[in-house]
Amino acid sequence: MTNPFRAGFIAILGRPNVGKSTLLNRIIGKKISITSSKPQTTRHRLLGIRTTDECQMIFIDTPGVHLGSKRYINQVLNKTAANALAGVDITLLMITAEGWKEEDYHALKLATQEKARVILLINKIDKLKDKNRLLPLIESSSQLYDFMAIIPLSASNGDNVESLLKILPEGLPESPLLFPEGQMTDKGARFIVSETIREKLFRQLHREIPYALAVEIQQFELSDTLLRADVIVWVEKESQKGIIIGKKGEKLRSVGKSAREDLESYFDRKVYLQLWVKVRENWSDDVVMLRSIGYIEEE
Ligand SMILES: Nc1nc2c(ncn2[C@@H]2O[C@H](COP(=O)(O)OP(=O)(O)OP(=O)(O)O)[C@@H](O)[C@H]2O)c(=O)[nH]1
Ligand SMILES: [Mg+2]
Repeated sequence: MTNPFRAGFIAILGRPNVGKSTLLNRIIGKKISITSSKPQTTRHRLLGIRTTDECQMIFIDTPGVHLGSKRYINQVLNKTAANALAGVDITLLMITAEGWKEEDYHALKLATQEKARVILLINKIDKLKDKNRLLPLIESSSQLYDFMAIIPLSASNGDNVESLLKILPEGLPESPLLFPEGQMTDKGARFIVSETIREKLFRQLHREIPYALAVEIQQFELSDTLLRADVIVWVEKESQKGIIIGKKGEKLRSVGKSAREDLESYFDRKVYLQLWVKVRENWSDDVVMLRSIGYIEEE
C-alpha cells in the first residue's frame, strides 16, 4: 500500500545571517532567494516549493528576526517574519554551530509560542574545526525545548540536508497538492529581477549603504527571447547616490553586469537592464514607499 499524499507549510526562522535563504535555495535547487554575508538581506516572505511523489513541502523564507533597532523598516521586517509563522505545520528554527546568541533565544520564543512543531537546525557545521563541539551543543539545546528533531547541517555545501528532507513529511498533514506540480516559488519574474539587483548591491557595497537602499522596477518587459527592465535604486542621501554610482559610473555598471549575468542564466534569455539611482529621504520610514516596494504585506 502506498502512503497518502502529504502537503504543508514549513517556515524557516532565525536571526539574520544564519543561512536561512541559503538553505531554501539548496532545497529548491535554484537561486530563488538572495543571500549575502550582511545581516538582514532578506526583506520579504518568500515561498519555495518542493514537490515529490509523496509530498509537497512549501518552505517559507523569512527576514532575520533581530533586536534593538528602532528604524521602522526593522519593525516591518520582524513583523513579516513573525506573521509567516501563523498556521504553518513545521517551523525550522536555525542557529549556527557557534552556539546560542541572544537573538537566537528571541527567535526560539517566537517559534515555540505557535502551535507548529519545531525542528532545530544547527547550520554552518562546515566551519567547525572541532566536530566534538557539536555534541554538547545538541545536548544543551535539547534541554531548551522539546524539538521534533535537532539536525546539524551545512546549507552551503549540503551536508546532512537529506536528513532534514527525510523527516519533514512526517510532520505534514495528508493533503492534495496545494500548488501546481512544477511551481517553485510564489514570486514572479519582476521579483527575481529586483532582488537579484539588490543582492549585487548588498554584495558589492560596504557597511551601511545596503541598508539605505531599495530597488523598484519601473518598466518591465518579458518575452520568449528577452527580458528588459528599467530599475530605480532608491537611496536616502545624495552622498549615498555617489557611492553607488561610483567613479565614472563604475560601481553601478559592475552591479548591472553581475545582475544581468545571473538573470540571463536564470531566465535563459537575453537581459537588458537600465539602472537609475534616485534619492528619497527617509524612504525606510515611509509607509507608502514600503508598501509600494512590497515590504509591507497586504492583509
Ligand atoms: N560556511 C557556511 N556559510 C554559510 C552556510 N549557510 C550560509 N552561509 C553564509 O552565511 C551568509 C548568510 O547567508 P544567508 O542565507 O543570506 O542568511 P539568512 O539567514 O538568509 O540572512 P538574512 O536574510 O539576512 O536573515 C552568506 O554569506 C552565506 O554564504 C553554511 O552552511 N556554511
Ligand atoms: Mg535571508
